Amino acid sequence: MSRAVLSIGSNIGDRLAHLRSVVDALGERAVAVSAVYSTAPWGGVEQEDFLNAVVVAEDAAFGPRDWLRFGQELEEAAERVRIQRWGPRSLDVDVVTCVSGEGEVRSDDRELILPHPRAHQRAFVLVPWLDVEPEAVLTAEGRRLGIGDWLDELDAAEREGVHRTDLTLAGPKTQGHAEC
Ligand code: PH2
Ligand code: MG
Ligand code: MG
Repeated sequence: MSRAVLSIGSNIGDRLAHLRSVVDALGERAVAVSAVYSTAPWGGVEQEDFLNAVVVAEDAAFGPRDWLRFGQELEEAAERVRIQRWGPRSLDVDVVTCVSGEGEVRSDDRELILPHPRAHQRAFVLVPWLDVEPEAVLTAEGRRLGIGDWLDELDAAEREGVHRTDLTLAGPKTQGHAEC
């Protein structure tokens, strides 16, 4: 059994559809889904704004590597091409933290570092994560802080680049009147 916090983002193509593909693939395993945020690009590459969200997911049969593979398969399905580090992408699924039967998973594996080594620097992860797990704590740089405290440590400009939208990932896919 494991529970993962997934950060999802898109800034190419139908951004909302790309994010929804993750929630749809999770189905019942999505235990909490944040609001959708419009976010200024982080990391210094000039590019379009992203849509970002955070999903908490549980799967009785999954370990940490299964979440990584799950995300990679969805990235491939969104025809992701990796042009540039921290550059534009149709879909990015990052495993931020993972809790298994033995507690919080720590991994130094090059392919899957857990907790995610840069989550605490990214308002586009912390703000949506606060929506779904306000009590979450995150260890980074040898310090264990609540995610709201990590957010407070960021420059105001980082937080101000993250805007909540009215878009939703969970629930009905079409807005307006249902056809009967
Ligand atoms: N992802 C990146 C690089 N920069 N910036 C924002 N706002 N949102 C992202 O998801 C993002 C980014 C590479 O993973
Ligand atoms: Mg990423
Ligand atoms: Mg990634």
